[in-house]
Amino acid sequence: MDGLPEHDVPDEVETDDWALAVRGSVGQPRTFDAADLADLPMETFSEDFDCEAGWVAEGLSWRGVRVGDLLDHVEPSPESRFALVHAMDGDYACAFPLDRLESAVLALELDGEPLPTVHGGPARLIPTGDGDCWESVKWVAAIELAADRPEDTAREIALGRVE
Ligand SMILES: Nc1nc2c(c(=O)[nH]1)N[C@H]1C(S)=C(S)[C@@H](COP(=O)(O)O)O[C@H]1N2
Ligand SMILES: [Mo]
Repeated sequence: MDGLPEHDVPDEVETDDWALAVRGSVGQPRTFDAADLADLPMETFSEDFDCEAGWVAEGLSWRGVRVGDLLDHVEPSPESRFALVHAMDGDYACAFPLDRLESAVLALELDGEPLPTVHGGPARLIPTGDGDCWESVKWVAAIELAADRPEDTAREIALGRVE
């Protein structure tokens, strides 16, 4: 397979006037719109992506903002150890230890083009290193920091689609 397979875009996904909310156990909760993100340093890297369902997309080139650089602007509270990354498609959300999330990239471009909605645009989380396919959260709407590991849904929703 060459690129990522195209899955349906759920009706709840609304990309007009998109802004990312960062909230929870932070001193300065705020939103970042596309212009705010464009002011932050961007990183580019290539990676294969493989899904639990058995397919692989090779050599994808992602470009975006390191989540740790974003969080530098919201004053995470000292007790923050986890974060829940919320998507626009219903309850889809994935929990991460904060140190792992900090090294992830919020991708805004794929293969040199603005990230298409069908692949999670305007912004998709790309955790670096080994991870599960459901952790690559498409249509990221909010990042919510917390002291304790939050309940999440991503694994159950994704595995529910794999027979
Ligand atoms: N918001 C959201 N992100 C998601 C999912 C989803 O259902 N909703 N599915 C995950 C799974 S299981 C996979 S394999 C990839 C699929 O990415 P693609 O649609 O770009 O091929 O998205 C991941 N991110
Ligand atoms: Mo998947």
